[in-house]
Amino acid sequence: MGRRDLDESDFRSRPSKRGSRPRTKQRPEHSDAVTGLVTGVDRGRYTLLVGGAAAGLADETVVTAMKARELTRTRVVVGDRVDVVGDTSGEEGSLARIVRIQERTSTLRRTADDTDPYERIVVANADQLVIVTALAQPEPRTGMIDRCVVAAYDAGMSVLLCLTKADLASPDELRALYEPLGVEVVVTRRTPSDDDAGITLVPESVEEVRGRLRGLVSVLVGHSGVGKSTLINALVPDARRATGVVNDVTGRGRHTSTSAVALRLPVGDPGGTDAPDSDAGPDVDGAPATDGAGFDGWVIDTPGVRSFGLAHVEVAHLLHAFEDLDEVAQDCPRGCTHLADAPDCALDDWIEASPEDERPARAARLASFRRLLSSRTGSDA
Ligand SMILES: Nc1nc2c(ncn2[C@@H]2O[C@H](COP(=O)(O)OP(=O)(O)OP(=O)(O)O)[C@@H](O)[C@H]2O)c(=O)[nH]1
Ligand SMILES: [Mg+2]
Repeated sequence: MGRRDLDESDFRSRPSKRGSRPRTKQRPEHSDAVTGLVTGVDRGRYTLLVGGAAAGLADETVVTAMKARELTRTRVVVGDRVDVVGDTSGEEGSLARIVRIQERTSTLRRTADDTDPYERIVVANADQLVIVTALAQPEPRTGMIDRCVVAAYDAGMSVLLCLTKADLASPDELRALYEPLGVEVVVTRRTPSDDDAGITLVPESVEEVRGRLRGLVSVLVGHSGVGKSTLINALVPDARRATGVVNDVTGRGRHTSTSAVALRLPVGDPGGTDAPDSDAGPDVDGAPATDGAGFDGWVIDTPGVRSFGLAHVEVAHLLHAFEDLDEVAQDCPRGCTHLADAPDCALDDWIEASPEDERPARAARLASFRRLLSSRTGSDA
């Protein structure tokens, strides 16, 4: 909404020592707070989207905010819905104050590595984790993919594996590896044209990705240089995310993107060729990310990571993501690790007792689950 009068609570300073009463009594209830969506974080400054169709308001404002003192120790991340007070005019130089974080529907976490249990929250409230993996430059690493799958399942998010740079190598092998897990796979590639202004992705491949993102809040993760920002730029024409080249010798990216940013996903052109057309796409009824203005979902670009530590993940959580195995594992001995060397693991009996025609599929699924399970403790990222 537009500018509103500020009241004294917006500028309340620290109570003076002399007349100090308990601070909690003085603190305003912030009943005048409005809801904002955190779309970017940069060195203590938060970019928020306030109002708009999602909040039932006509106007939508981009607001810069900082955290109120009482949130000093609380992490606010991209995707968070927050209560904000103060100057929410969005005018240049204005600064609002975040006073509360609303309950999160999901929290994607990672640890720096498995021995360092310091948790980082990557994003909040995302529905889907898009694991972006280049088929070459840099070389794909299944350890990294497995770890991301585990992190997503742990957070209660669905998974999409996006294999990029199919112009350089075939996706077949990786596709076969992830099929038994029920992981959906999409493949993108660049067009052969040489253009100094940057590469162009094959439009059909981009539209296939868009189709899987529709109506959802999706977060792209992966090593540096796999093409996350390139894909975001293809999906969101005015995103203007910087992209970087991959080092020819090491095959590593340059960590071009340095902070996470959430962008609205245009519905796209069903023809699959060009920029979004405002009301062309179908609306998803009731989906929170649909605002009826030519957007249908959110995509979040994140900085490339070297690894995806899983020190925070519990085995039980991982097992919950595999309903069939979870049920069978109820019969395991107490403290069973469910790993291949676990004595009397009920999952092995389940394979043994399978009907002949189901055995290969079950065995593949169990092998995949165990691979994920050991990736939790392994160090191959
Ligand atoms: N050949 C080929 N190159 C691609 C493709 N997609 C992206 N690239 C190139 O890969 C390089 C890295 O792309 P970025 O989009 O910056 O990668 P990123 O994942 O955002 O990297 P960080 O921000 O560092 O995490 C750029 O030189 C892109 O042009 C593709 O499909 N094929
Ligand atoms: Mg990037």
